[in-house]
Amino acid sequence: MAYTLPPLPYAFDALEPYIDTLTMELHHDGHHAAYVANLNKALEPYPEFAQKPVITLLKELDSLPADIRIAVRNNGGGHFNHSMFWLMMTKNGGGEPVGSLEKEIKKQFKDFTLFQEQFNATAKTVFGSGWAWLVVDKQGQLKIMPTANQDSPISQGLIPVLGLDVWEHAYYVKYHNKRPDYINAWWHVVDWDEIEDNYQHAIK
Ligand code: MN3
Repeated sequence: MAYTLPPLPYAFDALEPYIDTLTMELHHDGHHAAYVANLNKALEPYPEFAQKPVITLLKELDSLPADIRIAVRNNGGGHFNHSMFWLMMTKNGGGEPVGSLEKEIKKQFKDFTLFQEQFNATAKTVFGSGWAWLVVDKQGQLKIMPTANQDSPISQGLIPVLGLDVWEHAYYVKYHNKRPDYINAWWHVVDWDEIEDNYQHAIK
């Protein structure tokens, strides 16, 4: 088996009360596990591709055999996005950006509150299932953007720094149809040290 489900780096209840235990359990052991299983299944006839890191597959979607391209886009994207997402959150997270990202956010968005408003607006207006992202673009600039389904910014040549899963499976158990409440709660668990690490890697 080429791809494996990474263990959640904290207990299912670690992000309470902002993200509830049942959601974390279903999201990691159910949804993320299914993306991994479906990715492995799709790549079974193509061992030469199954050896590649998932990030490489997502960067080179067009080079994949046509019959597995959509499965890799959806399930490889799901695996990659969620693997990042768990690490972007932590118990006792929240607050504001640190280090060089703090400076760059101030430079490009004026202040953290304005950045947050823009990110929230993007997250709220994703129609159906998708993600809101802070990415570094090809010019090294920060950019807020949505993606649909499990599409990863990686496939557009962009490097994700911060991402928020706004699929209903990420919040419906606790927040029902109130996606904005979930978005507001999620800021309390963002691991800004991890996001700064992501930013450092992105601008290298
Ligand atoms: Mn999800």
